[in-house]
Amino acid sequence: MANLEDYFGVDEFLTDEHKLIRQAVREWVDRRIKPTIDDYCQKHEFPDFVIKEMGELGALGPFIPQKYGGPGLDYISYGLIMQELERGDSAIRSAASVTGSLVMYPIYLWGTEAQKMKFLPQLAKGEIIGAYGLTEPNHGSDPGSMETHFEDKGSYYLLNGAKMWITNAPVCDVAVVWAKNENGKVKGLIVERGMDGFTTPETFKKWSLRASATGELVFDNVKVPKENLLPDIEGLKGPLTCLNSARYGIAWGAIGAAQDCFDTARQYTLERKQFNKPIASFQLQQKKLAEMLTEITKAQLLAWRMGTLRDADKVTPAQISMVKRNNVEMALRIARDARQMLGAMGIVGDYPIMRHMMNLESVITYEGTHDIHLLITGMDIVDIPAFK
Ligand code: TGC
Ligand code: FAD
Repeated sequence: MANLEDYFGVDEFLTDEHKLIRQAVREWVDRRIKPTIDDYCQKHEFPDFVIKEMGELGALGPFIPQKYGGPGLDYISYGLIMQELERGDSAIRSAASVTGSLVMYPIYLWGTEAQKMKFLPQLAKGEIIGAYGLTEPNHGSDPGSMETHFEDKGSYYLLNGAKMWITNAPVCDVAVVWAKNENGKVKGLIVERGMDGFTTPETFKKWSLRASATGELVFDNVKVPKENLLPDIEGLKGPLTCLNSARYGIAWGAIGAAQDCFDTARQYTLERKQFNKPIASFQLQQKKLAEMLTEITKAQLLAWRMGTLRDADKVTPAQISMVKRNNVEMALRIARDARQMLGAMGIVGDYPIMRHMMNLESVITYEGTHDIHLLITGMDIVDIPAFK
């Protein structure tokens, strides 16, 4: 029987360490996430126990060096971890993506030594939770037009504005917030819970990522100490560099969600009988399964190659955009097809498919929408930006 997990033998290019890491995260997801995640989604509740446990697994900032409390792994390992987390639920991968790529990564790249020592080890262990504020109520795809701003008041910065649709906001202890200074330059600030004027209202009534805590970051005359500014970065390339890392992780994560839908649909069609035969014996079901496996395999090859380029420090942001866009759309299509293959059973929480499908509607929108990534590829082809 063919290896349906790895149809083109990508495992041959992985080290023993990569495979051990993947196995450890998969076992944790099977034990801790799969049995409970449907309940959390139905209740629209974030399973906050995951943060500490992901810290113990080394899933929070896997690429952060040991000196700062991370495990110091390569980017293929990071990708495999994201894949396994999203096999459980996109919300779990989201919590890890935000912590590693969007909160720890900018502090690691552009923070002072004191900021790194203060925040990174605690974030890596899951002792504190991070959020990343770029999107605003009036500026999503166009973050360069952000209105959140701060003024230098001598002994502190005075921050005003609001960020919206922020993963982990309601539960965060710290937030990396992108805001403009008096000269209109984008800078990164570390805002801490407890600072006067900083609130994080939760966003309810989501039909997607229901096990993720999403909310706003509101700054009403927040006095941010000067030592909380990220000194070594200015301009939109700061937040966009973090997004490269998170988009990379999502491109891998989507494969996990797709594989979970594929496995579920295959098993169901082998067991479910209609017209006295397993429904897997009908050509139309096989066509769907065959197309799913083809698309998952293509996505795996793209992700693996993107990973080797990332580890060699050669991957371009446009290449990452292409893989994020391709792999998330692939996963969403597979989830939609898989849901139909289960008939009525496809809509209930006894199976993970509808949950993945709804989650992926967010994943195809956040970290740059599907169309924005298409335009990034378009710009790479003709060297003319079509965003504005
Ligand atoms: P543009 O003029 O093209 O660029 C401004 C400056 O940024 C540089 N740059 C990049 N640097 C690093 N990486 C990238 N990917 C970069 N793209 C551009 C560029 O070189 C320039 O630098 P400089 O030195 O010349 O100033 O910018 P633009 O205003 O035209 O916008 C371009 C566009 C639309 C591609 C970009 O803004 C974009 O990607 N929009 C999408 C926004 C987005 O992805 N938001 C995500 C928010 S975070 C989130 O969703 C978290 S969800 C997490 C979870 O729960 O998992
Ligand atoms: P808009 O930018 O208003 O776009 C609406 C539509 O217009 C889209 O289809 C888009 O493709 C299209 N469009 C926009 N501009 C163009 C153009 N130039 N050409 C063609 N079409 C265009 N943000 C954070 O900062 N931190 C987070 O942690 C975070 N977490 C999120 C969690 C969830 C569950 C969700 C749903 C979102 C999250 N986001 C976060 C926000 C996310 O990044 C934005 O939703 C996304 O970037 C799109 O912005 P928008 O929703 O304002 O849509």
